[in-house]
Amino acid sequence: MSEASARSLGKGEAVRGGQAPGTRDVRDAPDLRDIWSVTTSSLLQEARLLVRSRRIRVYSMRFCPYAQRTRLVLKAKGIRHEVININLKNKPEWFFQKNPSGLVPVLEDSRGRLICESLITCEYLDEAYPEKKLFPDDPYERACQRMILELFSKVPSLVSSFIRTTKKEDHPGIKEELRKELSKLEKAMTNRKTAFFGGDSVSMVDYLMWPWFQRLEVLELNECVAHTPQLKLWMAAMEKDPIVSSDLIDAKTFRGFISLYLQGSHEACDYGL
Ligand SMILES: N[C@@H](CCC(=O)N[C@@H](CS)C(=O)NCC(=O)O)C(=O)O
Repeated sequence: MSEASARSLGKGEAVRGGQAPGTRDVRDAPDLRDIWSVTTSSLLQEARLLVRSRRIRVYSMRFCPYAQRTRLVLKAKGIRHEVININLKNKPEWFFQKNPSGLVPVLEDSRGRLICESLITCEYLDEAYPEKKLFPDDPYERACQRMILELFSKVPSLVSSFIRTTKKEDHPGIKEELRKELSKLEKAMTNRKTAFFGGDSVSMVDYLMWPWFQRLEVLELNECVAHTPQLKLWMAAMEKDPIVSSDLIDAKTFRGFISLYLQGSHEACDYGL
């Protein structure tokens, strides 16, 4: 589905070739001067087909939970795409033209248009590729998913603080706050009485929250779900989802990345390759 050249691009490096093998680019279109027998309308049709066949691209980083959201949604919806990893500790200058804030993920759609912010990229993908919707069509159900995302909203920054804080004595306080936030989700799950947050099958809200839950064990934060049995059941169900299980994180590699990332090493994003 995706063509991921895993090594990240850093300062002074450009995307090579662009298109993944097997797809055609508008630049490969036949030279008009050589074709005297084709009509304008068939050329236009060809151009349209070629434009549509361009692969959507995601600028990502292997260990970024926000970029993982976008990658999960691309995979779950079966959208052909290519992944370009960015070295976040040594960003190529051109990346700031893709996103002035310098953050991944960034989507470049088949018309070369740019979309930033993980939640917005996922919403865009769901609307632009409506064949397999991940957000429910029903407005109330969609509102419920957004309310759950609100309950989840402090979790990413708490996990990030836990990773970044060098003072071990601050860890219990962060864990306590995390437990408090997770118990809100436990309550929501208990009230819903379904296997997943949006119903009996995985939907958008589950994919949007999953990357942080996936990291709990590796970060030795699993104790924060010790008293949330419904969340634990949800996590076990998520692990069985074929899209989720195809995107696992190797604990040793992840810890190696974190250690280099915190040191500001240019090698962090390519750790383990
Ligand atoms: N709100 C953004 C957050 C994205 C984000 O924080 N990405 C991090 C990597 S996990 C990043 O690009 N960091 C680069 C930097 O801080 O320079 C989103 O949802 O997409």
